[in-house]
Order: sequence, then C-alpha cells, then structure tokens
Amino acid sequence: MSILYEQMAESIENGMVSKVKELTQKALDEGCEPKEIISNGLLPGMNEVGILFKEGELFVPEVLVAAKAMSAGMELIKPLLKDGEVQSAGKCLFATVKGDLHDIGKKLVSMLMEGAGYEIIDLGVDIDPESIVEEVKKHKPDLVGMSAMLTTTMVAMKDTVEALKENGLYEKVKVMIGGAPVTGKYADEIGAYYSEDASAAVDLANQLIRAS
Ligand code: B12
Repeated sequence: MSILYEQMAESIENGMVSKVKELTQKALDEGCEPKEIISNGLLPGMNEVGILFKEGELFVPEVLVAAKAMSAGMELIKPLLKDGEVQSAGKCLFATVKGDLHDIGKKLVSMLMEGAGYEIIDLGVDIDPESIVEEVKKHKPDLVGMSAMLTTTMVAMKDTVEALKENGLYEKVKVMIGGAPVTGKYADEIGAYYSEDASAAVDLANQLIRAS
C-alpha cells in the first residue's frame, strides 16, 4: 500500500491531476481509510511541494498545478469524511485588503496551508475591515491572514487590526500579514505577524497555533 501512497505523493509533486485522481480512487476501491489517504499520500506530497518551493526548486505555476492535483484527490475524499474525522490544524480566514486586487500570492499561501491541514476561508480581494470583522464573528477562525501588494493598500491592514480591536476580536485571533511591500517591521508596528513567503507562512501558522 505504501507504494500507492508514494506514487500519489510523487504525482502531486509532478502536478499530474488525473493521475492523483486515479490513484485516490484506487486507494478507496482497495478499502483504504479516507483519513489515511490524506495523511499518507496527499499531505506528504503537498508538504514536499512546499519544501521544494522554499528551496527554489519549484516555481509559482508548478505549485499551483500541484495544489490543483491535491484538490482533485481531496474532491473524491471529502464527501466520505464524517464530521470531525480529520482533525483540522486550525481555521484560517484570508483576505486581500481593501483597494487591492492582487491574489496570486494569497492563493499560494492558502493552498499550502490547506495542504498542511488548515481549514481555509478565503474572502477574496478588496475586502474592507468591516467585512473582515463580520466574517471573523461568523467563522471564529484561529488565524486571520491579510495580503497587500500595493504600498497604498498596506494601511488597510492597520485599519483592520484596529477594527478587530474595537470589536473585541483581536485577542481571539492571531493576525498574519504578507505581500511584497509588507515587512516584519510594519507587522510589529500594527500588532501582526509577518512571513515573507508561502512556506514560511505555514511554519508561522504552526507556531502561532502551538503558542495559542
Ligand atoms: C500579477 C500582478 C498584477 C495583476 C494581479 C492579478 C492577480 N489576480 O493577483 C493585475 C494585472 C490585476 C495587477 C494590477 C495592478 N498592479 Co500589480 N502586479 C502584479 C505582479 C506582476 C505580480 C504579483 C504576484 O502575483 N507575484 C507572485 C506572488 C506569488 O508573490 P506575492 O504576491 O508577493 O506573494 C508571496 C509573498 O508576498 C507572501 N504573501 C502574499 N500574501 C500573503 C499573505 C499572508 C498572510 C502571508 C503570511 C504571506 C503572503 O507569500 C506569497 C507566496 O510566496 C507585481 C510585480 C511583482 N513582481 O511583484 C505587480 C505589482 C504588485 N503591481 C503593481 C501595481 C502598481 C498595480 C496596479 C496599480 C497597476 C495599474 N496601474 O493599474 C494595479 C492595481 C490593481 C489593484 N487595485 O490591486 C506594483 C505595486 C507597486 C507598489 N509598491 O505599490 C507592482 C509591484 C508592479 C510594479 N513594479 O510596479 N497587478
């Protein structure tokens, strides 16, 4: 069976969407537990992709295809999972901030986080602080991830942190920020945590969850 899982992980790394689907179906037909398929085949594949991306061996388009391949497998498994069967690493709400339409980096971060077992709620782009507050009230995430690619929209991250504070939500979540113009210094100033790329974001999220 481990060979099947190895093939599954390898096919994710190589972005082979239909192969991952086929191998996942094969594993299900052979009676493998959905949870086992995720932890022994799909997640190790996506984890490896995260490592290769960090090391500069893989680039953005390849990561996106790998994530698509993993999702193809997940699609088959999701309907079979009973509530609570797979323990989520944590819940993370993502948004690109008000005025900003860039979402490639944010998608990459959320895909790698999903690959690491996080439950992701992506609000999309151009999301104002009030909407983020409302969605935090609704979904009660562990983490809030904000992305900005324009120097002019970075300020919306500060506004959102302020809005979370005003609504008594800041103590209940950890705020992660990122995007090309964002720095660790800016994150410190506004009371958020920073990571510069997608795989560092997964490490940061894991640290924040462990510390909470
Ligand atoms: C693609 C792109 C676009 C696309 C966006 C498509 C999309 N769906 O995202 C389009 C064409 C729409 C666009 C529009 C504009 N763009 Co543009 N765009 C880019 C470009 C070329 C690439 C950005 C990108 O996707 N990079 C790849 C991803 C993977 O990297 P990333 O986003 O940095 O994300 C990584 C990290 O930052 C981090 N990260 C990102 N988000 C988060 C969030 C969290 C929580 C964490 C932890 C980490 C994290 O992890 C990611 C993965 O490693 C950049 C130039 C560049 N080289 O960066 C310009 C750039 C960002 N754009 C720029 C500009 C000026 C604009 C426009 C104003 C252009 C115009 N005059 O109309 C508009 C603004 C539209 C708007 N209101 O947002 C400028 C910004 C300058 C500035 N400092 O303010 C740049 C830098 C180009 C330039 N050199 O002038 N753009």
